[in-house]
Parts: sequence; C-alpha cells; structure tokens
Amino acid sequence: MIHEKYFELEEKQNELLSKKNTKKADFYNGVYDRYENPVITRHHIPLHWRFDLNKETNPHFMERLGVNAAFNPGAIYLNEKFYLVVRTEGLDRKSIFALAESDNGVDNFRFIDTPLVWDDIDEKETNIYDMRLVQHEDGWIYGIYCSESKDPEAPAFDTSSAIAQAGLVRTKDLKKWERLPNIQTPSPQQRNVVLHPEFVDGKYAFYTRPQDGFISTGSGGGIAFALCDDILNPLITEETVMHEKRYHTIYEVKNGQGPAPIKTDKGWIHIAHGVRNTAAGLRYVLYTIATSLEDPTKVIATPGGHFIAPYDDERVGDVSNVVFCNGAVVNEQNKVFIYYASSDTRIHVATTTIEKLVDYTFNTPEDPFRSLDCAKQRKDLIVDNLELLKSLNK
Ligand code: M1P
Repeated sequence: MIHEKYFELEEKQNELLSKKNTKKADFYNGVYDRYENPVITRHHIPLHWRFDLNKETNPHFMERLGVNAAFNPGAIYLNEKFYLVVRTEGLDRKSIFALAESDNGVDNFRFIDTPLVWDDIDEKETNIYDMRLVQHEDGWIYGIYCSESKDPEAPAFDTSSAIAQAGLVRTKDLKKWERLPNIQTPSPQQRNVVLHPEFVDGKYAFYTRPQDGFISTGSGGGIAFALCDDILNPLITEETVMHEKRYHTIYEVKNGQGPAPIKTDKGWIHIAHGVRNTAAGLRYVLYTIATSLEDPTKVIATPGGHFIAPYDDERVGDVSNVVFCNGAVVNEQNKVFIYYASSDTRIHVATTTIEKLVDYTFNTPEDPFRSLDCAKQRKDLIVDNLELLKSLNK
C-alpha cells in the first residue's frame, strides 16, 4: 500500500514542476536574459527516486535515498524537445546522471525514465559528473564526462587524492547508452574534455584541459585542442593549448571548455569557464571566445571580462561563488539556451540569440590586461558618448 504522505508531497511537487518561469525583470545587460527561477533543483527529483513509497516497509515515509544537489547538466535539443543530462548528487556525494525533458527549455523540466546506466568497464571509477553531450556529424550522440578514481599513488593516510579522466559513452536515442573506453591523453589529469561536433582533417577533434593535479593545473592548464583517429579506441597523443590561463584575468588560475562550441557564420563560439583565486576561495565565471571556421585551433575573438557570473542568490550553495556551464543548445529560431549551474547546487537558464552572441563575442572590447589601459579604454567610450549626448542639446 502506498503511504498517504506520498500524495500530499506529490501535489506540492507538481506545483513546482508546472510553475511558469519568467524573465528576470530587474536584470538587463542586452546580451542575454536571466530567469526568475532555477530550471532544476534537487526538489525536482521524482519522489519515487528518493522515497520507498510502501507504507509497510517505510511507515514514517522517510527519504531513503536523498538527493543533495542537481547541477552541471549536459544539454541537447532533439526532436523539438530540450534534454538535460543532469548531475544529480546523492547524500552520499556520489553523482549520477539523470535525464530531464522540457518542451520549451525554460520551465516544466521533468525527470524521465530512470538514472542512466551503462556497462561498468572500469571498476576503479568512483564518481562520474559533468557530461558534455554532442550530436556528432558521424550520426552518434556522444557524452564525455569526468570519470574520477582514487589516486593509486597516494600514501595510505591520504584518502582524498583523486585522478580525473575522460569517460566516453554514446547513444542514438538518449535511452540506450554504449560505454566506450576512456579517452587517453598525455596529461595525468583530465577534466572538461569536449568533442568538437565535426570532423577536422577527417579525425575526431577534442577540447581538453591538461592538468597536473586534481584541482591545481600545475605546469598544465589552458583549453587545448587534440585530434584522434579512432573513437572506439580514443587515444590522443598531442594536446596543443589554444587558450591559456593568464595573470590577472578572470581565468588566472584555470579555465575549461564548456559545452561544444556553437557554429556561426563568423566562427565557432565557445562558452568556457574561468577561475580566479580570492580570499573567499575560487571564483568561477563564464566567458566566451571565438575560433576560426577554417582553423578551429585559432582564437579570433576574445571579449574581455566575464559573460555570466554568480548573481544574487546564485552566489551561495555547496561550493559558493561558482557558475559552471557544460550545456547549451540552439533551436530552429536561432535562440540560444545556456544551461548553467550556480554554486554546484542548482541549474538555471540564460537565453539569447545567435545574432546577439556573435555581436557580444566579436564586439566586446578585449581585456587590455593593465588598469591604466582599462581606464583609457573606458575614457574613450565616455568621450564618444558625451559627444553623442551633446548633440541632444543642439
Ligand atoms: O566546484 C566548481 C567546479 O569545479 C570543477 O571545475 P574544474 O574542472 O574547472 O576544476 C568541477 O569539479 C566542476 O564540476 C565544479 O562545478
């Protein structure tokens, strides 16, 4: 018999799931719109994924398998629907992937089926997270995620050192998933690995992030580009850094590719994350760059500063002062839906258009890298505007 509490909680949850999401009225930057509500939180996880509904085995209707957070989703737009592969983190800290679906991409996301599973080919793999979903021109949808395991070289007292590698899966329908071998690279640690949606010189192309430590980049760092002949035996022998971390920028400590780049007439637009250090810990923001259509390793636009940073309530969560994006989609109307998580806790959407994204990426002034040059840059803007404003009085 189903516990009566279930029906009470279900009614409340349905209210949340069917709530309309509207654009944030008090936010304007001309680049993108923010929305009032997160699109997915842990409260969106179906009750039957968390509670044993049976009154006999769960007389107090206790949450048996709670979920702590729902964040960092991969995204894909398929058959006129918006799908997110969400990183749902259990109370036990383990992340699992779960598929959520919406008709309009800004509200009414619902988790469907059951959490994703595939053949377990790596018994050392302990945690999995941050999937990038890519519809590749070879006809498959690929998912690359961080596959984390305990560092076998760590001394016995060290029970937290870990190794991050790039796990690889593929599917045609988001239901049946095939686990392929991990992507091997020369770097000891690998996160934020993303597949480029098209072949480059007849090969599979990847964005990687060579790194020495699990958290720190060490001698590595930067967004790198790499080619691989065989996706069934993914071996990368060379990573070429194409966009480096740099002193006194928003990506001073490290950076990483977000979702797969978006193709536009003017170039590939990348949404990446940049990390700087502060007295309050690491601050993660998003920024964009563009690369050449002819040569995807060539960066052709670098707007200065952040594109999206933690805003109001987004600043606080399990890992505060973080926004992270590994999913963005474009619909038939060239509307862009950027799914970003705040503070490793919940998921939001920002919407814009290809036209605005191109304008932002190519026409935002670059970071001059020195304060006095920044002052001159702003002074030029002000002087030009004052001239225009003067004409109002003529
Ligand atoms: O906690 C912030 C983010 O930290 C990591 O990002 P990066 O790979 O750049 O170090 C990831 O673990 C990410 O999931 C997390 O949101």
